[in-house]
Amino acid sequence: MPDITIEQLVPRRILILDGAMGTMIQQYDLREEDFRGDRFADIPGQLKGNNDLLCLTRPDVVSEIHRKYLEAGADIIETNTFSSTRVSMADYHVEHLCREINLAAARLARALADEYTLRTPDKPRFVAGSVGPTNKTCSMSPDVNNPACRALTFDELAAAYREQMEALLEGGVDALLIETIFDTLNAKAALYAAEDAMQSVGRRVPLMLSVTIADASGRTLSGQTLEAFLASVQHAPLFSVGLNCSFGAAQLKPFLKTLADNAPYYISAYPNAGLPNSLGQYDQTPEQMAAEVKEYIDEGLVNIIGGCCGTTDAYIARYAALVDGAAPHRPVQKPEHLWLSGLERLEVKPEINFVNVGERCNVAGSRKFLRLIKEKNYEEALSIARRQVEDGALVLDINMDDGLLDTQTEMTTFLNLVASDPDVSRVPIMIDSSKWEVITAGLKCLQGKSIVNSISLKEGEDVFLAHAREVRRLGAAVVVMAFDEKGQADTYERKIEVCERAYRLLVEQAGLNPNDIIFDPNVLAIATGMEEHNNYAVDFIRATGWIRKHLPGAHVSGGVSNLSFSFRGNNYIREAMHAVFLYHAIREGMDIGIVNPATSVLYSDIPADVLERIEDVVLNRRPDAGERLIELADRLKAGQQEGGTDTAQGHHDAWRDGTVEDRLKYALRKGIGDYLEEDLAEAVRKYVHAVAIIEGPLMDGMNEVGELFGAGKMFLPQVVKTARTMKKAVSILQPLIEAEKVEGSRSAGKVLLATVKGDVHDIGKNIVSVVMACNNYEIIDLGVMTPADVIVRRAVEEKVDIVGLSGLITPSLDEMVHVARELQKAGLRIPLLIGGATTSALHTALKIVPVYDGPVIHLKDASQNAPAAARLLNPETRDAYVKEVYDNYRALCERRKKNEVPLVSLQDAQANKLNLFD
Ligand code: THG
Repeated sequence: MPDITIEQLVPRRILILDGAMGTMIQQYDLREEDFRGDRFADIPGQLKGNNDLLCLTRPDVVSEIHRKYLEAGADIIETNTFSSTRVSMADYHVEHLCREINLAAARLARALADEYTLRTPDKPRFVAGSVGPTNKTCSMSPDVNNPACRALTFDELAAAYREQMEALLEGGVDALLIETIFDTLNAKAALYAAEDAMQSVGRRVPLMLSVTIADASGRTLSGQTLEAFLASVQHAPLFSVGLNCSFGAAQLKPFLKTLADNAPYYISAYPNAGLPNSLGQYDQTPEQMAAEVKEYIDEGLVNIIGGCCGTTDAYIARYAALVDGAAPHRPVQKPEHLWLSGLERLEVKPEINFVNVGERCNVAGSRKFLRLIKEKNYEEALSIARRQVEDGALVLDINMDDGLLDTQTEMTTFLNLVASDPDVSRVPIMIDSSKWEVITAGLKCLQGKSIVNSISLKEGEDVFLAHAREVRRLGAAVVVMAFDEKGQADTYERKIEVCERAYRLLVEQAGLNPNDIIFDPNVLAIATGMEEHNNYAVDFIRATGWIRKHLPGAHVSGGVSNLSFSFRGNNYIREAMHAVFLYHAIREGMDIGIVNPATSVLYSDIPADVLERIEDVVLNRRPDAGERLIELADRLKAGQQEGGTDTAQGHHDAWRDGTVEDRLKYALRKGIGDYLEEDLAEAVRKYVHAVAIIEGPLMDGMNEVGELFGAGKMFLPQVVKTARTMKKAVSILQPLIEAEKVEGSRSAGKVLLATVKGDVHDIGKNIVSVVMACNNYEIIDLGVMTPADVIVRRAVEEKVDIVGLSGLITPSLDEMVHVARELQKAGLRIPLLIGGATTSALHTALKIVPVYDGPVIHLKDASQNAPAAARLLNPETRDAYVKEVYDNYRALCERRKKNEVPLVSLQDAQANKLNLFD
């Protein structure tokens, strides 16, 4: 190993990371036998494509690739272990080999790096252990019908990562590079596992993170902005963060700049060789890429630079001249404020003054929320959350503590649902429970940086510190209640004594960032008639001032509605009390509060006589203050409006005024299901045929979504939400469509639909499925990640008339060619429909048509499928239609030959560049 560490070297010069492993492996044209070797002859299924397995079966190839990169000048080479976790290897039935692959991969790379370090001691070489995102996500549902469903839990993923990382560390890597991050919860599981792995192996290495941006919105696939991502991983002792894959260097630059401006770490970047063309290839030349990368260097954005999809040693060889003598990026200062995040970041800066945490998603604090959860009416429960965000809540408190509920399950279900609604999950979450298991279960559902509510010294220092350390490892801020072994702190002296003690323990022993500590000095009910309660608000306010002055960085919060429990039933007085309390507490530095965000009472609007009586109570200015307020409350009560604030009552949305088409389109675009019943009923009267509504305004809405997504104005979780709304609309119309069908009408044909292996996207396919079903086709939907053999088998078994393949990501193009070959081998000649964001007529014509003798039809959008199928299945139109399409293909190929068709099309530029399998 080199004498000098990466940490010592990186401030001195820009380091070169190697290029893609996948692109290099492709050049060897390896066959199934190469991947399999003798040893794995009996493993079922295909092993070709399992690049990591080559560490065992063709180590010579892997070594040679490392050598080429070292020759090209790489300071850091990555192990060939991107997919070497149990989670990903299960696809190939070789999950039992993970440890062995990682060990072998690390040793291979180590040996070569050491060889080159010996040769050029002034240029030491390092090994980064490559840790990919796996092929599953912890924060999104694989099932459109059940947004709370998860294919993988945090604990399962962390265990898989730990196994991989232990082997990498034992094999001698110099750093762990958690890369191609598309879901921050997956990355948090990796960071959690890295800590365990480094502990158990007894060796610490720098941790490097690299995010991939999913689309033009500049967010991750799971919907976070880069700023939100940084807040989520802020707890880990990171060495570097960066971007990889996503786009070419030029398109990545603005996002890299955001990262460099916000991340207090070294910055890495390893873009693709440009954007993929319509054949899914990356065809920028090394010169072109180097010119773009040079801008990163000239602008001081990077410390580590390499290449992703499409790059080879020829690209990396260009870098040495670029970095020679160039100034490395200087990391920005660590943030001085509390950072929280949902899909977006919330910076609790002094200018913000006050963060209101919505209190209504609390089974103990809202009768309505409790009822909805008991009835398992999650959709409406979620709308309480949405309403609070609309009312301006910057954070949402969620509490499921009720004796009759399975608290932990309810918390997990609800948080998973929250994650599925981007209008809600935009904001950070405060997990409110008195049960520790519920809090940790909750944290493992959230990709953002959340707040734990709460921990305290109630059970002594050991438990307190253990909880605090776990909060830190899971990356959350924490509310600390002013409670200790003696009980609740109810006087000024007790409050500050407990908070000071807790602060010292948290900062000095548990290693918490002081900005992540939020004290709650207990808001207790006043004007209860008990004299000893009269000074509670004053004690809270004074303690707030003391904490802000003496415990630097720490925040102060409280459950404001507790204050007015004795005025239940008189909302006006309650809200006025809260306004007065907050006015005084905020002046002393209270900067967070759990409140009803819908409150409309402002301190300045309270009439003078009412204000005086309320301030008498809150500030404990006279012994009879409580009685005088009760008397006033009784007087006011008669005229006051009563009722909860959980409903949308009285709330008017302007979009409801549009035409029925506009309303349907708006509802789809925003993913609002609440008015579908009434709007569709109106549309049915107007359109007569239910199918016409789907093919008209609903499809228009979906197309608009597609355009917004392409332009980066929507991000994936929003699109998923609209797809659910579409589904709901269709299910409302379904009975009508059934009824409209001619009695005993025959099926128009049997269609098998599948998203191909390696691809998890199914929104487009689901729409095709709906539209075709509406046109009387019988649909067999095999879902996502469907292997070729399954498609062939089912097509034969079910005797289908048509097979439709869908794919969104670039590698799906190759997979579709593979499926077509398998269909051909099986003797099938039925029509094959091709669709999805990265597919194109050109790719279909050049790559799929030649391997399949049945008709292969590329379709641009979901609406084209039913008419195409009709023409294909009618013997009278079929031949003419296929000829028309193939004539088009031929013309396209001719023009391509003459270079009249550019390979990089706008569609490609918009399409999802996520390549999970490089
Ligand atoms: N500190 C911390 N967390 C907390 C509290 C705190 N979490 C819970 C609670 N206290 C804050 N949340 C609420 C929520 C609702 C009400 C009070 C506090 C409330 N609800 C109405 C009532 O009970 O009258 C219910 C009305 C209805 O059913 O709609 O007042 O102090 N860290």
